[in-house]
Amino acid sequence: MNKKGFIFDLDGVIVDTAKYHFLAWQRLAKSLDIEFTEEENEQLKGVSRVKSLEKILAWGNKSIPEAQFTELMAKKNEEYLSYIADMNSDEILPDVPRVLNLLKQEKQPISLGSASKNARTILERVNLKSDFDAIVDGNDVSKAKPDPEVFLIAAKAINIKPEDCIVFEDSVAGVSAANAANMISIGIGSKANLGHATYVFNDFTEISDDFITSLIDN
Ligand code: B16
Ligand code: MG
Repeated sequence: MNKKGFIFDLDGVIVDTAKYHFLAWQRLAKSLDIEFTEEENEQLKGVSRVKSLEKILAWGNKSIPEAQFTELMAKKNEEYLSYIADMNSDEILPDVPRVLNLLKQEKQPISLGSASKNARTILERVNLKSDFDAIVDGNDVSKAKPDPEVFLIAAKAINIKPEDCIVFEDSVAGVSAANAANMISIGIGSKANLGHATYVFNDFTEISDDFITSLIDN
């Protein structure tokens, strides 16, 4: 039986935690008198916590002392954690369980490749942790997407060569990271944003069982 490695990003692929990141960043930006819109939030998708705060400060033309930077990051995360504490499996995005179940039925190794340091907590909240053979997140990497590091570690963790891996990603940087890792990239979102992916679907409801089976067989 053919074995491929299936690597899932978390935010925007399995769950929509972007809305919680947005609320927490927005409050932080407000406290600094920086305007922060949903369009700007789009640009933070797949971007690490440190890099996100750096971007927000740059947009607001603000520079702050290192101690305040650290304090703000902690505050943002505290607020974000308060939102995800209330999450449950109702927040899993449509048809993600169908695809995960098919992959398990086909005995395909499944890995997580997320920039979030809270990935394990979120997977626990939505009751999906045991569906993953390996979890690689923001705590395991030193280089952020678009660097391929997170996906290369995720592939190694399930013992599959990078060229035999398929990555599901919703962010521009994440698709670039998957491409740089020499993996098949499946963009979840709009073609306008993710045109550099090998395939693009609006969401998992558009991904058929036959398509998944063809990825396994080819
Ligand atoms: P945390 P992903 C990313 O998750 C989010 O898209 C991004 O908005 C967030 O800043 C980053 O995780 C870090 O998250 O603050 O929880 O460590 O899309 O890579 O699963
Ligand atoms: Mg994402």
